[in-house]
Amino acid sequence: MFERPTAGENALLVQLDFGAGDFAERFSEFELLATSAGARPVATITGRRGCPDPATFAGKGKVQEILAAATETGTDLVMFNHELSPGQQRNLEKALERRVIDRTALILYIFALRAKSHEGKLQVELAQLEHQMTRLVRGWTHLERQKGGIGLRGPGEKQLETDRRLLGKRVALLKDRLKLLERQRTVRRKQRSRGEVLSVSLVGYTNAGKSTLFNALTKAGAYAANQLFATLDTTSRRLYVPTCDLADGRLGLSDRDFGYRRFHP
Ligand SMILES: Nc1nc2c(ncn2[C@@H]2O[C@H](COP(=O)(O)OP(=O)(O)OP(=O)(O)O)[C@@H](O)[C@H]2O)c(=O)[nH]1
Ligand SMILES: [Mg+2]
Repeated sequence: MFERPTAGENALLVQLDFGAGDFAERFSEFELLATSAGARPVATITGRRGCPDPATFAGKGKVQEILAAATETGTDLVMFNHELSPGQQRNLEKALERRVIDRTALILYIFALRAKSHEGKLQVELAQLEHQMTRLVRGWTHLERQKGGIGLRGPGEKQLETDRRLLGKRVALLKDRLKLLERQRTVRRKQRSRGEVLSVSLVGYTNAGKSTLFNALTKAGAYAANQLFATLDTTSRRLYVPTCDLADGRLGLSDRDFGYRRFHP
């Protein structure tokens, strides 16, 4: 159902400069996002604007430029490093006659590739459905609207209503399941805190090196790579800390370190 890039698919990258933030830095992150999604960036369109065009985000002239570049390079997929409104995305797809993916859809697609745990997969599916629901009008839009006209109700509209209802049901189901999983997680967390085990969390931006540090500390073997959102699910492992022998002030390992130890601050 989702309009995902196929692995190794050529993509045209679009990033516009509205005068805020470091353009080059944002662009290199965008390239990494695109390749993390398995796409192959083949062309880039950039430009400056005061503010987004309400109808097409990029503006008429820029859309023509994108179309020409996509045609020239034979690219079927256009990625925007921006949030697009459902209307903007629809207008762009119509004008470009190509799939258009915005930054949120791109990130959610990577999440879908990476989520490993049951809970992670449910969370990603829910986020994708919620992003998709407002954009369902796509596909049939211009064709049905042009054909129908009167009241804009045609078979496409009916299909759309059915799709919306089905998606709504799936969203409710996913929310219920996630609520249950969250309750189970709360129980596990309480058990951990009752066991007087000190918990340490590694928090940081994607690709900052959390998994690498985690592996160095716990020998866990978590996947670490120069990719955005390489590991998505939270993981916890026990870490055994060396004892500090206060009598002679030495810090050293002893046999005791290899068993379970309570932490005394
Ligand atoms: N130069 C340098 N590179 C590092 C260091 N720590 C990790 N890296 C590299 O940075 C990249 C990302 O590391 P990860 O450990 O996967 O990063 P992460 O924070 O878990 O990232 P995500 O799971 O993608 O959010 C890998 O290519 C690592 O080899 C470091 O201290 N110095
Ligand atoms: Mg990681």
